[in-house]
Amino acid sequence: MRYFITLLMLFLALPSWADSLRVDHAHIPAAPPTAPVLTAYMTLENTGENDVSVIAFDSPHFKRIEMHESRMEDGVARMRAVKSIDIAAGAQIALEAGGLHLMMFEPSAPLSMGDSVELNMTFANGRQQSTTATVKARQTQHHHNHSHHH
Ligand SMILES: [Cu+2]
Repeated sequence: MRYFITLLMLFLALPSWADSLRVDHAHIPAAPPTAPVLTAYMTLENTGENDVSVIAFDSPHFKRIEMHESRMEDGVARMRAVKSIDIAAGAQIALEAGGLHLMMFEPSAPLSMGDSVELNMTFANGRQQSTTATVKARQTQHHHNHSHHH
């Protein structure tokens, strides 16, 4: 009986798993060691039964992280900050070059290929989830130049 009560308390103490995201392929394209801004890409899949809104990302490795969306306007690639990334129940959203992405400002130290960085997501309901992004070789076919926008 005592064991049962302990187990019950443990369950009550756990956060609800109903709205969690499955994060895949979280990666940071490698950048020069002096780069003040890095990008991150990943796929977010909502495996729960509730819609999820990610309203913020943060990381112990960066001073601040913004969620951005790139789009073509009059033939010019522009990007703007978005307030949230909304993923309906069962849906999957890709953060990828030319679309949604994270911009991570002022790294506390240079990152090398293969390094992993902790990223924390905050949902609109206040819940948080953390994930890890790995530094990978930059893909050459999509050169996403951020220098004109900031
Ligand atoms: Cu951006």
